[in-house]
Amino acid sequence: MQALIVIDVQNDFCPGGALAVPQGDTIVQGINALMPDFDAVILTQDWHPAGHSSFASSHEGAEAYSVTKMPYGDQVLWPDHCIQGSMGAKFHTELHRDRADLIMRKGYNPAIDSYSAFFENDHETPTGLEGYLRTRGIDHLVMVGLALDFCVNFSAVDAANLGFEVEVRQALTRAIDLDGSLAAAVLGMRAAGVTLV
Ligand code: VGL
Ligand code: ZN
Repeated sequence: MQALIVIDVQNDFCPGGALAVPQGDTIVQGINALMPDFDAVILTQDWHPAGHSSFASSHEGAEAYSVTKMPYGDQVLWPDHCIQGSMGAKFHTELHRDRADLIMRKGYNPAIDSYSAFFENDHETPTGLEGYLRTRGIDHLVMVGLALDFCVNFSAVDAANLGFEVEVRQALTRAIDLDGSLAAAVLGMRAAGVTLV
């Protein structure tokens, strides 16, 4: 059984959004076109409370895109984005959200960011997605969405480490590319056994 996992195709990650990924909106039609080919379609939605600890604005004097130490490790500090219920947190208007079996929200814990759809950034607090997929008999995942070097990367590596067969369709992703994050992500995904197509 195969699932399409669509990562964070939300307004704030598209041009004009708070954490815009260059050309983030150009992948939407291609993702829509893929959906009918899968046994399950799952959308993830970055979903932060106001004042989230991953926001630079929550850290006195910190600049957006700087890195800070959190109890669970290094954390990039982002512009405020994907605040629960905001326009920026909504899916891109053209994304076929009605085809989704499951919408998996993440990043709702005020103290821990969650790039991955499987674990929060402490790498141990589960989101529940693994159990959902396993109980549905899904073993093969195709991942697309935003951003390739953050949420797609962390989701793909976690899924591969959990034993899923994982393929990332690179043409249906776009990257932020912060200080070499894209090259590091590609190496990390390959090392974890993710197939990059
Ligand atoms: C993401 C940074 C912060 C992503 C989410 O979806 O890649 N990146 N929150
Ligand atoms: Zn976020």
